[in-house]
Amino acid sequence: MIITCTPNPALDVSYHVDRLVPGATHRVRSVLERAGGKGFNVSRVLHQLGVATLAIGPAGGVLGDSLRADLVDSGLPHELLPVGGATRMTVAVVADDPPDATLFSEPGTALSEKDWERLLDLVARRLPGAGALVCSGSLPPGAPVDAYARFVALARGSGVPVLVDVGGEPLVAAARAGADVLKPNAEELRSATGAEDPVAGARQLLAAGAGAVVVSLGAAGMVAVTGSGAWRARGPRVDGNPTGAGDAAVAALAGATAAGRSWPERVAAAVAWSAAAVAAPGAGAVVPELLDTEVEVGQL
Ligand code: TA6
Repeated sequence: MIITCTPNPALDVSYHVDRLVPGATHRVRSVLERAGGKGFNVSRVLHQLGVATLAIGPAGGVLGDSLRADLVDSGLPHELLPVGGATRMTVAVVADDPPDATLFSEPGTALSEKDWERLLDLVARRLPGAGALVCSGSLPPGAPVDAYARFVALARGSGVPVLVDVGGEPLVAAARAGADVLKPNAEELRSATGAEDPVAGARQLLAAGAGAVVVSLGAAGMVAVTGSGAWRARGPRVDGNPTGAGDAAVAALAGATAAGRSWPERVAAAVAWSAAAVAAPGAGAVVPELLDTEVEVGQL
């Protein structure tokens, strides 16, 4: 069972248009609404592929109700913590020509100290026997910098490997708490460490206490740096909707970590699942036929 915790979930709304033109009025061809936020997307991908998962996060307000309804409809195992604030919305404008997606992400609603305690408690109760814990996505406004570090300490205390996908200071705090795997993108890593080179930035987080760092580099693939080596993985170019590609990579890393796979295997799976997500119409899904996409892995 892989548990995901998303402290700042969102109702994801995707608008499909022919072409995105700044300043123009767009006629929307189709609208897709899904329970989103990074950890929810990780759970969605795992659930699609038959991997046992439980998605945990706070929900409040009208959009919190829509989030809950979508989770029930899709059959995704979940536990939502009712909170007083309102769940946010993110809007992705998905264009065909050129194929791309533009994301508008609201800040979200603040959680009280009591909410954080209840969220930690909810996760703590589900941790025993879990294969991995994934903490994923931006933190809501006013969140303590060590918000994810607290979950890392909890998971380590239960002997459960923990993966964290976030940027900035919370990423550094998660490294200091000894997170097993961190998965920033290049910009999140730069904002956390100031390093331009992803391998140098990853090594800073290892020195701070992280077990491994996987940096997603968009079309250029991924770099994985651990105490025992560094690898670069790259797959074929796939056109489509990149929203949620990083979440599919985290799903692959969580599954492969829980299964004790080697690092070259883990990073190859992360690149392949990410490509399979780009080809899918919305975040939190993959095109299964692309999961075996050929990925080149080289030692650095
Ligand atoms: O990666 C895609 C996605 O998870 C969307 O589902 C959307 O809700 C957004 O990212 C949230 O990202 P954030 O970094 O703000 O938590």
